Amino acid sequence: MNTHDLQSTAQAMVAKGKGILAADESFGTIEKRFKSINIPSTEPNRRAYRDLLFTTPGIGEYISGVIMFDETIRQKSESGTPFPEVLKRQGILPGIKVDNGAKDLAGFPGEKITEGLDGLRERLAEYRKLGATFTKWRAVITVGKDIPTRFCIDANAHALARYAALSQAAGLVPIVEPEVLMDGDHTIGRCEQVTETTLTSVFFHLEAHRVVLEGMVLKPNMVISGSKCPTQAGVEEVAKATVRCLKRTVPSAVPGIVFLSGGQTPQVATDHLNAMNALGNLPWELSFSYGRALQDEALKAWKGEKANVTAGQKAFAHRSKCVSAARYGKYSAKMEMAAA
Ligand code: 5MM
Repeated sequence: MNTHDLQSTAQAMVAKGKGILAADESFGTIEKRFKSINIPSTEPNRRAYRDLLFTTPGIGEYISGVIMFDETIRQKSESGTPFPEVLKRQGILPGIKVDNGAKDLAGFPGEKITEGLDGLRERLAEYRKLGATFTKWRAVITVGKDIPTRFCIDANAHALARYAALSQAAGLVPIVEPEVLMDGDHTIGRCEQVTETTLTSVFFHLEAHRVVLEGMVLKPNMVISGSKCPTQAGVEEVAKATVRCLKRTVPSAVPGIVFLSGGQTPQVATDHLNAMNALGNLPWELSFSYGRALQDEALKAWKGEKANVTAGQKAFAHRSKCVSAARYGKYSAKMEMAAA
């Protein structure tokens, strides 16, 4: 493991004004996304859609890295260039999701455990050969009556740490993603409490596994109200609660934190990041690694038709520019109007 290389890759992933595109939807998830625009999830459609995103002109100004799915890292652009190479030419780091998904945690109804550690060492070596420079593993924590249990949190944190250590040993920067879901009617206070417990456990296990904190990136949820909570916290409250929670749990040795959007609309996810960066005095870079919040508008503009590729790329570039401005606390409603 070359710690220096890991560190410089991690820093490049959270470079000023840039963030990460999560385009690692597995087969089930991309099918759901395509259903929303009434197109089937076929290999040519998935390839065409990722091609649209990755070849968006000038997108490297706002996007530092892209997380791909196993199928995607092996696919080629319309021009015949492999996707990892297409990204490199845009100045973007190619990344890969390496978990095998969240499955039911036996004995713990309603809770999940992420699988994929068996054979991971070998898969990491292959992904590196295919051009990956970083990896991602997502753990899912569900909030509900009597859950999450301590056991579920610790089991997922342990798996995240095992993955992160293996990834660094393979020379790949791990994105560690413990997601406390926003599904449910819980309050923002409950989300903060669960997120704090989860992150404390994650960093305990990362350190126990000797993961180099300077050579990793954290991808957490924001601290927000459950999507069905009757009282929804405002932007300022979300920003303050999220930063407070992160300052209590994330060592400053970690170079950057890249949020998932978790079902927030593109504008709300942009607003929240903006408000956090506007607070200032942060020990890490606060950035984004959105899936839906970066892609939703592009997907709707594209509709699966070749004639709409430019419109899709325009929508993706617009959202990326807005979220990039939110990295400096400089996003405003005016930017949305300019696009309209
Ligand atoms: C893009 O979605 C990712 C993969 O999900 P599945 O393995 O379930 O198909 C997901 O891990 C994503 O990277 C994060 O949740 C961030 O995406 P959102 O949409 O929450 O910003």
